[in-house]
Amino acid sequence: MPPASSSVRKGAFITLEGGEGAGKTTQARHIAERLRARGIEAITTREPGGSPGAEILRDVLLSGKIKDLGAKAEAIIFSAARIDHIDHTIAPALAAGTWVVCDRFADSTRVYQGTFGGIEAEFLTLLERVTLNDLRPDLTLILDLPPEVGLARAAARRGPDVASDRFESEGILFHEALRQAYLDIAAAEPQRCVVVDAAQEEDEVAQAIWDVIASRLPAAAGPASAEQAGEAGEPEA
Ligand code: T5A
Repeated sequence: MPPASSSVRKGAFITLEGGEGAGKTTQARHIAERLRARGIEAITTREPGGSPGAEILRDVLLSGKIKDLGAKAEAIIFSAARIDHIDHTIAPALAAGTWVVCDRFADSTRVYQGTFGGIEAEFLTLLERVTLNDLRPDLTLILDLPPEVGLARAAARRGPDVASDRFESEGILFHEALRQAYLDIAAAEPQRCVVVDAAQEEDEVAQAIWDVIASRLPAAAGPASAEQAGEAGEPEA
């Protein structure tokens, strides 16, 4: 039996990427709500995490407890979490015709572990290939904004009594390098990636994202819209 990650795909797979506090979680929710309003089944999920096994690894990864193992080990553990997430959440949903909206995915490993950990590109390419099998997002939205704006949003949401996580606490140069690495991925893969200005108001970002989805994935109009169009087009008796 082939692994779940290579099973038949009927739903579409959208990923959101970007720096800390860029609004990925917020916008994933908006996308799913808009899809459901059009009669399309949609789930939101996240990385690291998104399945029971991967959520256990999330705690380990974000606590910083394994930081000393080095970037390669971290990349492998993020990828182990991703395999569990694909096999138990993403692939079954796509096979059932459900759209999957995922807050971070493989580009996060390329960018965070690749940029910060200085891991050679061949290692990451190989790791990505065995992790994803044949699964690639249909559309990746890269939410772009100055890192200081995103970090301030993340800090405001966290509040003064909660410590920043493993990656948030890195310096501003790290976050600027991340931003550039995402823009480089978008430039290299324009057929999959679209950069969205995430410094705008929440509703404006949501509309910009929806415009991209509607033009890149026309099925997002959904059966509800098709029915409405049909009704509107019916001649009156
Ligand atoms: N990581 C992850 C790796 O190193 N390698 C990997 O392979 C993977 C998968 C995950 C960490 O793990 C690293 C990257 C990360 O450092 P996380 O806790 O999931 O950690 O953190 P993030 O993914 O960065 O998510 P955040 O929660 O920090 O940011 P989001 O999801 O981008 O932002 P969101 O939507 O939660 O919004 C943050 C705040 O801003 C407000 C929201 O209301 C919220 O309060 N907001 C806005 N405010 C003003 N204007 C807007 N347009 C706004 N949009 C949202």
